[in-house]
Amino acid sequence: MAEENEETGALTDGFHLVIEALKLNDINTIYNVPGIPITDLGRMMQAEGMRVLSFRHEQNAGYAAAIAGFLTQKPGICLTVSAPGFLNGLTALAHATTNCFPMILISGSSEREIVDLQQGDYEEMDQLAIAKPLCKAAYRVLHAEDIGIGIARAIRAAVSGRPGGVYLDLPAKLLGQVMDQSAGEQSLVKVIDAAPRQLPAPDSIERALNVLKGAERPLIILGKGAAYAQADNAIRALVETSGIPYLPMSMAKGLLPDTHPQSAGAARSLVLKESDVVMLIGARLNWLLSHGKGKAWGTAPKKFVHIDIEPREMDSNVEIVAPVVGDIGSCVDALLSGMGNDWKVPPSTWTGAVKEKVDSNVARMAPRLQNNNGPMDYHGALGALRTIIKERPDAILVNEGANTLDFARSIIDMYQPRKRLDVGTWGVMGVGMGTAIAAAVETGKPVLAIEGDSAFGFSGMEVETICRYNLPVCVVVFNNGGIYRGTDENSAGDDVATTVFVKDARYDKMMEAFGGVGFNATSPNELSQAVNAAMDSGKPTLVNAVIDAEAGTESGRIGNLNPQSVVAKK
Ligand code: ADP
Ligand code: TZD
Ligand code: MG
Repeated sequence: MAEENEETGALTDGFHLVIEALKLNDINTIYNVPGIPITDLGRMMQAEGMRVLSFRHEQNAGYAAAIAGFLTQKPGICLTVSAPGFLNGLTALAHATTNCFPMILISGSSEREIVDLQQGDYEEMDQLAIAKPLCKAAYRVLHAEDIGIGIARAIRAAVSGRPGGVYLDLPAKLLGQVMDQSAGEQSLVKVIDAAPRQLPAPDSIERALNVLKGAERPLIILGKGAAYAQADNAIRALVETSGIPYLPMSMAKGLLPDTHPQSAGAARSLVLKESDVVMLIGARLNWLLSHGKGKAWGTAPKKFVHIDIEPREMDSNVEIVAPVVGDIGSCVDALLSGMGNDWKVPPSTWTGAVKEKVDSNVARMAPRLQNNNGPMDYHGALGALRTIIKERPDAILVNEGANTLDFARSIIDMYQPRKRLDVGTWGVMGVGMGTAIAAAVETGKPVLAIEGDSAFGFSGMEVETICRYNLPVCVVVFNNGGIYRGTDENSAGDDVATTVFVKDARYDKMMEAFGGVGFNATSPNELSQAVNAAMDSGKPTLVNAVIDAEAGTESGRIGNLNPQSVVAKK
């Protein structure tokens, strides 16, 4: 594509160098919203055979890039315009960093000379400075000959060690900069071994095995880092050889099937309280695990073994008696070979008690999942969807909301790794459509997105994107008419309560507006029929699932985190 120039021979420019640098590193999918100065970059990427998916809002393109990183171990790329587009993408970049997903936000930017003197350029903003505290690394490229190095640094920073978000600032001027084509080609860098294995120290493995050997009531907790690591067979072998019950965190569900005899998913309270040794694999002791202490963890003294690639994660909340620092694949392999053939499984008093609790909780739940009430409650509706995932275990489940999230997480069994994608560490509403789109694009598998009506609203316009690319995505909106419940009342004035939406809304018509299929489902049977039809056809579908406005509770399962006013409760 380079222009001919009589004196210097072939030329290239910033646009083409960016494209070639990405392609050289096997990055072929871009999630973007066009505009000055990156419209042509997107066009040229498409012309050069890259897949460029345009969204209606950068935040959703960003969430798509973030989850693409989680699914593929390659940085997902979000491409935006300057200032407002950049800021719209930044929430997703921070989300990716918080969740340890590799992602690169590439934003065009205005003229450095004008921005730095604050002279009011078009979409002026010092984007590099703003991005820095919100991501793992931030770089700006000023010269075309540095594009290769800039992109190589961004890739390496995103995927090596603990993965995270990287910001790459590309000023408008850079894209138009011209240089000699062969010098340009030579300036490109193919990143070798972008995420090198990090072997654990042998003595850390020995220490961990000794702690595990001394356990009477051991527990393994698998986090989304374990799902990210793609060491599925080794992790399964470790769990099965050790004989230790395991608890999957939300996005680690399916790493081993939730129906596995060692799964303690349905006995969470029991195993957190009663265990004496806990081995964390790619899971942090943050709020989602009550920081490893307090009521949820009971009074029995506990020892923690912690496997993570990030050394500073050790002792972050409680003392870790056996830190194992390295990549999960290598650490799990080393533990397995250290266990040898004479490994003693935990006492059956412990594994039996866990199994008994799991079985009784599962049995107690079962009849509630079979009700065919209309309007639906969460159990009836999710019971129907649970069966669909059981019959279609390779479908990807996307999930957000409050009650819609918490009930779906506990009710729907997952059978394969990396099939459950949700709100992550921050519990962000709005990840739904970007996540569903990237899941379909990156894997080619059918996607079922189970969305609270509030959660869906944050990214609902992307149903047009789903229709435009004709993606096999079935969105089910759990329509209870509000946030947590649709029944709140305002005790003063005419406005409706702060948590309440328009009654009897028909979200299915949004999908129909763009040529997709809409259904209105008022019972679990109708829901089941509609979703099965969608999954069979692969057509973009939205099912408006009418949920009893009274069925939910405040903040789902985390109502305890709400501060309480002691002064007045109206
Ligand atoms: P969850 O929310 O599921 O408990 P977290 O996001 O809290 O999971 O924890 C994921 C952890 O996994 C992070 O501490 C991260 O450093 C770690 N991690 C990610 N990838 C790897 C890997 N390949 N090897 C080791 N640790 C990893
Ligand atoms: N904004 C963002 C970006 N993330 C958030 N988590 C919230 C606001 C607060 N929030 C929750 O934590 S859950 C939720 C909000 C607004 C919506 C819950 O309502 P829903 O689900 O309709 O999605 P249910 O089934 O009605 O509980
Ligand atoms: Mg709702």
